[in-house]
Amino acid sequence: MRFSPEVADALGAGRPVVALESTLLAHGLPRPDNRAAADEVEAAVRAGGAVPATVAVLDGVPHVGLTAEQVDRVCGDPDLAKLGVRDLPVATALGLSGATTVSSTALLAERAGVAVFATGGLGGVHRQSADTFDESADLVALARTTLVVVCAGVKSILDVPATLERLETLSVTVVGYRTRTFPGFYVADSGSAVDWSVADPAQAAAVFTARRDVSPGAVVVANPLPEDEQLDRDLHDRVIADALAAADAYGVRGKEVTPFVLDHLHRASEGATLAVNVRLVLRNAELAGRIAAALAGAAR
Ligand code: PSU
Ligand code: MN
Repeated sequence: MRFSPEVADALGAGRPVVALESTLLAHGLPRPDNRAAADEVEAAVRAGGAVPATVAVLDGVPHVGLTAEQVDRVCGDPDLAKLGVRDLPVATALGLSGATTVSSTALLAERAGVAVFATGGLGGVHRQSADTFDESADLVALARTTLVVVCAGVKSILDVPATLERLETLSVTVVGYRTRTFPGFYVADSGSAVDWSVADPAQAAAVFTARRDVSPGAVVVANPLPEDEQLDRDLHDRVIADALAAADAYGVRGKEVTPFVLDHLHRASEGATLAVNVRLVLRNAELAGRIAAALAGAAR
């Protein structure tokens, strides 16, 4: 594993660090917009008071914290692999490069000693999963990795109630950030409830500290978009139905499903889903920065 100098310094000094995944850049956002978004997300972590550590595997080496040239590579290479936990050993053994998902970023972040992680939306149980068995490896990974994940819920292309049931089975702690309704990624309210909420970054940090004492596993902090920043509801429902039908018609399977559907949404909504996706990632990154700062303060 290789650290950027800034991340290595911050970790050594006990200063707050936030891990960022690279699949959302390489496979979730279109080129070239993803490159600007990468910088904005890192800036949002800094605005929250922490050092950003974008994670990716380059030429077989897991990197925690990337240089500008390395971010160029992640955002510019159309053939970059998408690496979940099961793909990591192949990439490292064979010297390959790839972007890391929530599952593999969480694993690498935990190993690196980074306790807070920001993303857009978690992977989860896909609609039709009873036929396809398609459930993201993110869920099982979060049961095994001990860190805070800040997200806007799970991607609303998924079966949200089923995903929440699986998170319960897996004993992943889920708290809403200032809400008891589970956010719906592009929209503020998924229609499902959460049992608990935290009022500020210090409470989120306290829940995480307590979680560490109980058992391994993640604390998901679900941070909704404000209603006036969410995607128009009708547009949301229409384009998602359309994208899922297209994925089905083209026979898209496995790890291609999520990138295909997100890309379809960005086109079908003429960029509206893209703008909302970037906005929610930025909000999550800033909140993650604040939670990391609260954790570092409490440890002092
Ligand atoms: N959040 C976003 N955009 C994304 C993702 C998350 O706003 O593209 C990515 C994450 O990397 C997540 C992955 O781990 O989608 C889930 O993919 P799958 O459904 O194949 O497990
Ligand atoms: Mn899948």
